[in-house]
Amino acid sequence: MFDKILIANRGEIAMRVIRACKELGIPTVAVHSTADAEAMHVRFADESVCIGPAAAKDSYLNVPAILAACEITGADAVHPGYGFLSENARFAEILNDHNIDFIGPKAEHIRTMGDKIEAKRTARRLGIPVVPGSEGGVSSDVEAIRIAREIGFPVLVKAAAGGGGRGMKVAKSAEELSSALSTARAEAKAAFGDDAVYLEKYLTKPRHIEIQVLGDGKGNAVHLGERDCSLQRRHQKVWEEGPSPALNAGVRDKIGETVAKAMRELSYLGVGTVEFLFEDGEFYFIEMNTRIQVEHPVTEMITDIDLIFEQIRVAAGATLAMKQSDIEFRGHAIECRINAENPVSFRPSPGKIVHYHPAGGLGVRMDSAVYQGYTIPPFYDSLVGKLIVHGKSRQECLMRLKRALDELVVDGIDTTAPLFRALVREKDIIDGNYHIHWLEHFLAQGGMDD
Ligand code: MV4
Repeated sequence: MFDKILIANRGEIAMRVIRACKELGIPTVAVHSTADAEAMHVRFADESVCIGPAAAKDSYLNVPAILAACEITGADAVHPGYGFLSENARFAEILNDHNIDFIGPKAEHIRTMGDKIEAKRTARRLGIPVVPGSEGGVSSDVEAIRIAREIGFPVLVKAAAGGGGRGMKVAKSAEELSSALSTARAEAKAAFGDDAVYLEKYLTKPRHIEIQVLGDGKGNAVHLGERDCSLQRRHQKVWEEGPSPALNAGVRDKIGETVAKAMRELSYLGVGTVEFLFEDGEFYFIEMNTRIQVEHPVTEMITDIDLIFEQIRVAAGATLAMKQSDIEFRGHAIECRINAENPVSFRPSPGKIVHYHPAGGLGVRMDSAVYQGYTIPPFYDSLVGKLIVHGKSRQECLMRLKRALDELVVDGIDTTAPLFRALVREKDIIDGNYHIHWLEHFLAQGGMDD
């Protein structure tokens, strides 16, 4: 096992990793920017090192400073959390070159999945169902139009280096496709320095369902069920739940087993998420995330498996502690992302929390890194905390969520809590009847204006 883990992150995920390390008996090192000297992760870690100024590029993304912090403290492993350096294959390699373990997948797998064309090619080869479209990149308008006619319009042009919704263009006809291709190429070149694009059939009202996986890098891997992340605004997830209201056990086991088998074949190491669009009863692979995700607690609550604990164990070379048949799914969980944002305009609302009362009680978990009197700095993402609720059934979960939202107090700044108080009262949400565009329609129709 590791002697000391450095956490190259901040906020609630840094706290989450510290908690797992404490249970494993591993000392921790927090790193922080000058703006985060008063942050909770700095107080809860055994040691801390300031690695630079407020701007993330000078601190949480500053690889030489993080390496120096490992050297100074004797940390022999780095947990990257999510965001920042978590999907940077080069960072994983540099750490390994310095005899420091990266708590995450093999650099090779991070790199493959980072290129969306390579990721899709890999998924197809492994028998995972993919969205119909070009086999690889498209090199000419003529080729693109031929493929589009085969799969049928509308089609979507996506950037190989994109992901998370950046660099996508819809085309409803051959005429629109030519301009979509050149715009997408130009935007991809400017944003990522790579103008490779590919083509997919455009799915109009899918759900976004992702499968959690865990592997030991030695050919053992399991799936831990799905999360439905369809409720999002501008590619920012707002509410995630598991199991998906759209699936039954048969469908879940089939896609889960397909994904787990693929991960065994890859000898995938660590945690990961295989993302699908789900429409008319069919799954279509879109991307794979090679990191722990914000919404991982949903899976922890329904499987009773500590994903960070397992992530650290397998990174240290342990064999997977479980077989697929050991995994049981129990009840339902919903996560609400409480952001420091105005609940109507979604404008960031950093500042001082003058009064704080997290929700509690049976089935209620609040993962956050704020405290009363803490000032949320304006430099990073606006997550205040995640309210995660578990119940025996979806109905019990919703009942507890409504109660927990009434208990939660975050005064001094605006938060998105009022959005969730409205959502738990909406018929479509209560019925589990929503898709990836539902929330944007709800907001556009003034769902939050009354
Ligand atoms: C799509 C799609 C429809 N058809 N692909 C957006 C983010 C990126 N991960 C993939 N995305 C989409 N890909 C095809 N072939 C619609 C989206 C999409 C979306 C996907 C998941 C969650 C929210 C979304 C919001 C808008 C568009």
